[in-house]
Amino acid sequence: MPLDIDKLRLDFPILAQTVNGQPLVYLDNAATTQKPQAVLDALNHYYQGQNANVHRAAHALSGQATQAFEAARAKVADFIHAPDARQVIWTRGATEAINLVALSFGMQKLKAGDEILLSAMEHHANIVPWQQVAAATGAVIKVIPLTDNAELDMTAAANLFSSRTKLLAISHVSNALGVLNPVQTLIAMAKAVGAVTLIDGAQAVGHLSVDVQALDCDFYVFSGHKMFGPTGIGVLYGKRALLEAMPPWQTGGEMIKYVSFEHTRFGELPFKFEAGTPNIAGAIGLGAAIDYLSALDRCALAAHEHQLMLQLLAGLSALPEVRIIGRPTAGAVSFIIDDVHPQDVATLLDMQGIAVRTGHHCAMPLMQALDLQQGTLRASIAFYNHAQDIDALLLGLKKSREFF
Ligand code: 7TS
Repeated sequence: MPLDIDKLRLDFPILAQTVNGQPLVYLDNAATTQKPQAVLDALNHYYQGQNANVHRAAHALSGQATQAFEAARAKVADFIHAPDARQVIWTRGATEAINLVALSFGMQKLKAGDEILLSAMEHHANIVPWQQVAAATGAVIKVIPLTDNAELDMTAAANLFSSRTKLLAISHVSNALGVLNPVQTLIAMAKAVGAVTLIDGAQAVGHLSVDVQALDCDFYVFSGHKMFGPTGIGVLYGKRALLEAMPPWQTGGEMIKYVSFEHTRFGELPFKFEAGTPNIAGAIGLGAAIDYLSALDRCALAAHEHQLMLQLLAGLSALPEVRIIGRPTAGAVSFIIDDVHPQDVATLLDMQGIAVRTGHHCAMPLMQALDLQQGTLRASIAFYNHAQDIDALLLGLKKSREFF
């Protein structure tokens, strides 16, 4: 059954609006995705009919809220094929999940001379927390460089792994280049030297089916808002033994079993890592996003996105002044236009109702490695984009070029 994109677009009310007098062309999905009506309804339903705190009170609403909140955790576990919902820790997003691992695992386990292996295309969220760990522990950061095609240099990577490597932290899909990284191979290399692995799946979950057991990674992190869920909710998945061995990173209510002034006993997984009132609505909204996605044919969505990527890459390649950065395959395409500042182009596109992102995409070291001082323009797609969006962008770029 071919996808009926026009029909699917009706599920996303925001897409129907005009911006600057033009139909909205939303191509900034790597920054955040739009939310289907089902997610908006779930948020509304919770606040209108179930709002109560979870895991505490002996009343009906609290019971319902707790049930919905924990059901959402189970949906996430299914969605990423985690063996047990207790291995799904709620966080504010990918950034907080990486910080959790950096503080609770990195700060505790790493020592002077240990090596943390990152890549040249990481988002700042997967760089700065490790720098903090390195500064505090004396661990050393090593960086997998890029090939001339702006892909990970796997030969260099193989040479960087050693018995000193204690942690590999790497993005599944690059937010700035739209490159799908060979994480399976890198995880196997890390395992061969006994290193722990963290995969930053922020840009993957909205596009690919993720199976944390097949990947066999130790940690996997992502944000709900990049997969059609609300902002302020994200996930840390971890292997049970590692999570069990890690100390809490924040303390207070919700995460304890027993407190006296002399002694506190912490709760079990996952609560040990969830101090304070959580983002209940966010979790329920993310659960609704998963229900929504699961009811669609994800293979057909991926095929449609692939078509859009081909259309975009072919269209950009046909514009002589445009240079595509690297070899994008998933979600996002970064490009520059000769002699024109990306921000100027983006402003002209915005006047035509077209939303793209410009700049360093929170990946300054990547821009330095590629010698792109002004950053790039980035168009990033989701399954609700249609061919007309790509046509509009390409036409918008031609018009911008005439302007400069
Ligand atoms: N990791 C990657 C690969 C990302 O793309 C992002 C956000 C993050 C981590 C952080 O996610 P957060 O939800 O905790 O902020 N990336 C982008 C982007 O490309 N444009 O805006 C945010």
